[in-house]
Amino acid sequence: MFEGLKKKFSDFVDGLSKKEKKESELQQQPEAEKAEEKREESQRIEPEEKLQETEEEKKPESAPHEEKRAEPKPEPKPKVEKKEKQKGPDVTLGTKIKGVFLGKVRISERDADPFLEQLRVALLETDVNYDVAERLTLKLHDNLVGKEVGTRDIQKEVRNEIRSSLMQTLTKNSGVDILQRAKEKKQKSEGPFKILFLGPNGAGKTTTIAKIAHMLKTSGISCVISASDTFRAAAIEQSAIHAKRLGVDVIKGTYGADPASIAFDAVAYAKAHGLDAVLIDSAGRQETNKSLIEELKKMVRVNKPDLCIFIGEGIAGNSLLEQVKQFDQAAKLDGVILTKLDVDAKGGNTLSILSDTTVPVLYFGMGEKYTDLMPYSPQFVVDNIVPN
Ligand SMILES: Nc1nc2c(ncn2[C@@H]2O[C@H](COP(=O)(O)OP(=O)(O)OP(=O)(O)O)[C@@H](O)[C@H]2O)c(=O)[nH]1
Ligand SMILES: [Mg+2]
Repeated sequence: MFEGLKKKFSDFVDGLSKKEKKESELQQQPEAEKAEEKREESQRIEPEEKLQETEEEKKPESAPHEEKRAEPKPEPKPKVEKKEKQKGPDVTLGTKIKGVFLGKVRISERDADPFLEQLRVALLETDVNYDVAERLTLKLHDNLVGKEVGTRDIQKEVRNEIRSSLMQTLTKNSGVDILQRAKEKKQKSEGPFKILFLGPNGAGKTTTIAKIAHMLKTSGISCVISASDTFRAAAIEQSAIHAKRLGVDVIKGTYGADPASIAFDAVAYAKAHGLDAVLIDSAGRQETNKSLIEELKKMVRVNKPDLCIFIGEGIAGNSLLEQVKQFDQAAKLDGVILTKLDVDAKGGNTLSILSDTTVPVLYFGMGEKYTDLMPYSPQFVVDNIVPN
């Protein structure tokens, strides 16, 4: 889960830390060179003339045949070359820096910017919307640049900074507790708790309704499913099969019938039978289809649901944010349930929704079983993306 984001953030932290390591090694390099110089110098105790003298001393005095050879004199050693290198301005500067920040690293703009740029690209690649990626990296820039951290703690510090920035985004929109709200309404005997589920085609609306029905039933909240997708072939039967398996009631109409009226009947049925909740299905629709969006508005007008919940695919990529915005405009959303996070969801669009809308994320769909519904937890998301 969130593997895409997790990998990108971990690459980012590792990259920054490796760079700091490399730079601190570079700062240490002049010292090492100095030591090497000293070592070489100590081996050069004898002046060159003396060395040559010694060579000559070694030569036997009577060796005319050798003299005749007239060997060329060895070139003088280029002694000064290394000393010049040692005196370069970089060495002095490096040593100074090392002295000042011994054991500490101040994250500079020069350090952070290339990595933040990489991070921005990484966020885009993991389905985070452009503006959101921009905001997140700017925030990290402000929090990281100028920060002084121990060289040993750099990974931890950067990690913590990213974690806290993510946490701020992930906790921005506070959500409703479906079960709690249903229980409250039941206690007040205010009639059935009505939830309308809406969203694009195939996102997992009907399956999620079944999961919610299971959750409510096991918590003592009785419910009826309104099979209000009268458009897609076999949609009514699909709701009926889930209802039968779960042991809950279902209200069906005929294909082509007005979905708002089926939901109306389901609410009347719940009232008549003292049921606590009505879960209203709807046909999948694209946010760009005006007439279907109008139909949705009618469902809301007629049935006045307590909650309108958008069901979206975690794997839908960047388009998910726009879908949430459009559906929110049509039917003021109370929450989002993201499905199929067990498949290959990169996870970035969760950040986008929370950052760019006021709609909270309520649950994650984690599979096809009725129990595969996980309450949204910002801590869980952060731990998955940037492990401690
Ligand atoms: N892996 C996985 N599959 C899911 C999840 N939720 C739903 N599905 C599957 O996604 C497919 C579509 O699910 P539906 O519940 O029919 O989706 P829908 O939004 O009602 O579809 P339409 O009514 O056609 O718009 C089914 O095969 C489900 O089993 C989930 O969290 N994980
Ligand atoms: Mg459906």
